[in-house]
This record gives sequence, structure tokens and C-alpha cells, in this order.
Amino acid sequence: MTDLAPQTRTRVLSSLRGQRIETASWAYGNSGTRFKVFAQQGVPRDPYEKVADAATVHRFTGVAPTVALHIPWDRVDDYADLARHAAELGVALGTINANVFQDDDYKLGSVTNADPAVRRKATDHLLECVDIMDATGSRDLKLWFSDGTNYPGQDDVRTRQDRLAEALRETYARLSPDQRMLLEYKLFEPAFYMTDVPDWGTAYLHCTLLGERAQVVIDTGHHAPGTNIEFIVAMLLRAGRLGGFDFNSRFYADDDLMVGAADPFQLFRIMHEIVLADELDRGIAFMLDQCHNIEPKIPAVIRSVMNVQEATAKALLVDHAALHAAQQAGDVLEANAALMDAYHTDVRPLLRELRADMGLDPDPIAAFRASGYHERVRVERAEGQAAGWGA
Ligand code: LRH
Ligand code: MN
Repeated sequence: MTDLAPQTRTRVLSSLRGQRIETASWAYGNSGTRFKVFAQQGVPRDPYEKVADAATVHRFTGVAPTVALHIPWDRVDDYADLARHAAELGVALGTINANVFQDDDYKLGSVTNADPAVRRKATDHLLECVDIMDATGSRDLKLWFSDGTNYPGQDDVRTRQDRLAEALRETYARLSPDQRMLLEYKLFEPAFYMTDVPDWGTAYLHCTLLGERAQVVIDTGHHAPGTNIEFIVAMLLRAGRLGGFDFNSRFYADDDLMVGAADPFQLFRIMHEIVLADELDRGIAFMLDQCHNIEPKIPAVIRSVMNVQEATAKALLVDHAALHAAQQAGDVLEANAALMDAYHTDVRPLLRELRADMGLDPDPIAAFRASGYHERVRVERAEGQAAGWGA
């Protein structure tokens, strides 16, 4: 990209070099739909092997130094030892995800259940996840609740919110000053009438009642079709409550496809709001939350990291001065053009240059394929039970 002004090139390359994208341990395991889980060869069998795959993604991309864990899918006897294993491989353990959506007791809800014993059990799991954060050194506890109802009248909406608030309050009080609670919302599924945390407004309200370190997570697959997600990004940034993203993409519902695969323009518009607010490296957790049901998993995660890099590079190329001037002048077409010019810029040569500068192969996927890593783990991991969602 020879036509970039030198200071623009320097600014964009340094921002991209400092980008941090967290991958998900469960993306390396087998996953599928209610119809079928297509097992793949070479899939990790335990959290140690999942961390090794995450470290491989970081080795070839240079910008994915942490991996999120999901409890109990990633339960181990010694979390400090797992953290040591990660450090030896050049990565660190990231966000701890609680799981109160796979236990028979949670059929009618976990922290919102009418039965106080079930609520106690669910809240104790959230507290256990904070204990794990203390052992792994993780900053963030991410909470997604599948809680909801399938039929009108099944349960009382406000009473369930009171129960949810109580569990969040007790868990928030357990956090230490350098730890955060990230509350994730989702419109529907597995509940099909009402979800107790269905949208950003509900998540935001609960966070404001808890404290500064309670922040909202935007999972890009959790909205009604047609939702303007970048508007939600702007609103939560303005309120200082945007804690992070679960990046993925979808054509219909919570498809958990590779981020940027279904709607690269939407990902660009989201990263434009982040760059415009100068919030690229100020603590927002940029996480991938995907399932690679039919495609090879590690190359899919590498491709996803590259998609986020490309959207970010394009957002960093928006001429903010021209955009602002056109907006002030009410010049609709010029303002839109300021974004579209950046979006239509082929940033792949710049990213190849960045990787070369970072001592990496400009083509991470080709480099991974040439590394023989997959062939090696396919043999090493032939025995034993491959990891999965255990649903
Ligand atoms: C729920 C969700 C949540 C996770 C799970 C793996 O759909 O997005 O973030 O806990 O996927
Ligand atoms: Mn998610």
C-alpha cells in the first residue's frame, strides 16, 4: 500500500501490532448442532491440548496471546499448573466462562429458578469460577444465562429478575478489585418465549446496579435479524459499560460462524466505532466465540483472527477529519464515502507487511499448513476421548 502517508502507516501498523484477540478453548473441540456433531481427527482431548492449539494460533498470528476457558468443560485439578503450561507455550489463560446451562437441575432456570436450592447451586458455581480466576490470574468472569421460559405464564418475569439480581450481587461482591464481571445477553435459544437477559438494555441495567466492574458483553450472534449492533457498541462505549465482544457471524440465528464470514461490513462498522472512540487497546476484551462444526478448527480460528485484523485495519484507515467535516457540513454522501473508501481498501498487503515486521509468515494459514502441526497432533491424539461440549 504505497499510497499511505508515512505517519498513517506508522499509526496503523503500531495499532495493529498491539491488537489482542482472545480465542475460545471450546472452538478447538468437537461441536455441532442438535442434528449432528461431526467429530474431527486431531481434536484436543483435554484443556492442556486446547491451550496448545490456542498457542499455535498465536504462534502464526502474533495477536492471540490469551485463551478463554469454560467451566466445567476445562476443569483441571491444578489451574496454576495449566497457567504454567500456557506460559511455557507463550500464551496466558483468559476469561473464565461459567456454565449453568447443562445441568438437569437448571431445566426451569439456574439463578432464576423458583427453587432456592437450585439457585444456591448455580450461584455456588459462579463463585467457584471466581476461585478459578484467582488461580489462573484471569481478569474477567463472563456470565451467560440460558435462563428463560417457553410459554407465557410459565413463570413471573419480575420475580425472576429479582432472583438474577441477587445472584449477580453475591458474585460481584466476591470479585477482587482487579477482576471484572462481563454479563452477556442473548435474544433467544434455548428459551423460546422469554430469555431473562435478552438484550443489551437488560444487561446494562443489571450492570449499573452492581458497580463499575460489571460490564456488558456483545455476542454478535445474539441479536434479532437487522439489529444495528454498532449502535449498541456506541451506546455502551458512551456509558462506559462495554466490557467485551464474543465475535462470530451468522446468516440467521446464533450460527457461531467465523467472525466476518457472513457480514464483513458489519464487523468493519463495529470496529469503526471502537477506533473512533480510541478504545482499541483500553481493556475491552475482543474474544472469539465460535464453533467450527465442519471446517478444520485451527485454520478457521486463524482465519477469524485475520478477519478481525482486516476489519480493524480498514477502520484505522477511515479519515476521521474528512468524516467529521462532512458530517458537520451535512454532506451525507461525502460522510458515507469517508467510511466506504476505507472499507473498500485492500489492507491485506499491509497486514502481510505487519506479519513480516513481526517475524511471522505473511500467510499464517499457509504457514500453519506447512508446519505439519495438524498431522503431528492427529497421530498423538488418536487415542482417547476428543473434547466437546458434552451436551
Ligand atoms: C451462548 C454463548 C455463550 C457461551 C456459549 C459457548 O450462546 O454465546 O457465550 O458460554 O455460547
Ligand atoms: Mn457468546
